[in-house]
Amino acid sequence: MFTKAIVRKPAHTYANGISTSNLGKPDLNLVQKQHESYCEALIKCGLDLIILEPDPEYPDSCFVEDTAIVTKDFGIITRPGDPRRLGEEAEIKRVLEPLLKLHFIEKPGTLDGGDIMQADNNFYIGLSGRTNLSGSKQLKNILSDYNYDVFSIPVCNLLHFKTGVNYLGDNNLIVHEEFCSKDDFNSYNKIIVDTDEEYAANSLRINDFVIVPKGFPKTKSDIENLGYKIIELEMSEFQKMDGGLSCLSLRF
Ligand code: CIR
Repeated sequence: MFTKAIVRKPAHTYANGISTSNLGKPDLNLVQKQHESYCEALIKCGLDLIILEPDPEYPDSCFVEDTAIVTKDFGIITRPGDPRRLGEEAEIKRVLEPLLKLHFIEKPGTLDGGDIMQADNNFYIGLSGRTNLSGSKQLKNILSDYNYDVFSIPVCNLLHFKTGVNYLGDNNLIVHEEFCSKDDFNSYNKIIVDTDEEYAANSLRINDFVIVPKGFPKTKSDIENLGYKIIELEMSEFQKMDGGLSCLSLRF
C-alpha cells in the first residue's frame, strides 16, 4: 500500500527538455493541466502528495522518478545518466532526507529510476543508455543488503526499462514485445501490449487502481479484465518528451 508521492510541477522551460519523439513541441498550458490531472489521480488513489515547485534550470525535472528509488524503509538517490539531468537529484535528496534512510549512487555509476522495477521481493535493473554497469552494481549491493533479489536486464530499443515493462502486482506484468520472450519473466502472468499500443506498457498500479494513458483501448480492457479499477489520463504532452505515467512521481 502506497501512502505518499513526490511530484514536481513542469517548468516553463519544459519544451527544452530531452526528446527523441517526433510528436512536436509540447503545449505549456496543456502540460500544466495534464500534470494537475495526474496529481488529482494520485490523490484519488489515496496518496498524500509532496508537490515540488518547478525548476526552470532542469526542463526534465518533472520526471522525478529518475532521481530516486524509494521503498517504505529506505531511498536511493540516483546519478541521472544524461548529463543534462545531473543535479535534479539534489532537491529530491533534500525532501527525502528527513523521511527515509538514504543511500547514493556514486561516480562513475549512472542510473535512472525509470530503469528500476520492483516486483514484490524482486528488483529488475534495466541496463540502458542511462544506467551503466557501475550504477547497476552499486544498486545491486544496496538492495542485496536489504535481502531483495536483484536481476539486470539489457534494454536495447527503449529509453528506459519501464518504458516497456511494469509490474501491476498480483503476479501480473505488463510487457512490451522487446521483453515478452525474456526467460526472466516466465513466472509472471504477462499482458503483452500490441505494437500500436506500446506507450501503454507504462501503466501504473497504485493501491486499488491502475492508471492507464488515454487512447489505448486494447491494453485498457486487458487490464480491466484482470479486475482492476482504471483511471485514464491524457498524457500527450508528456509523451512528446518521452515521459510516461510512472516517470512523474515517486511513490512510497
Ligand atoms: C528524458 O529523456 O530524460 C526525459 N525527457 C524523459 C524521462 C522519462 N522518464 C522515465 O521514463 N522514467
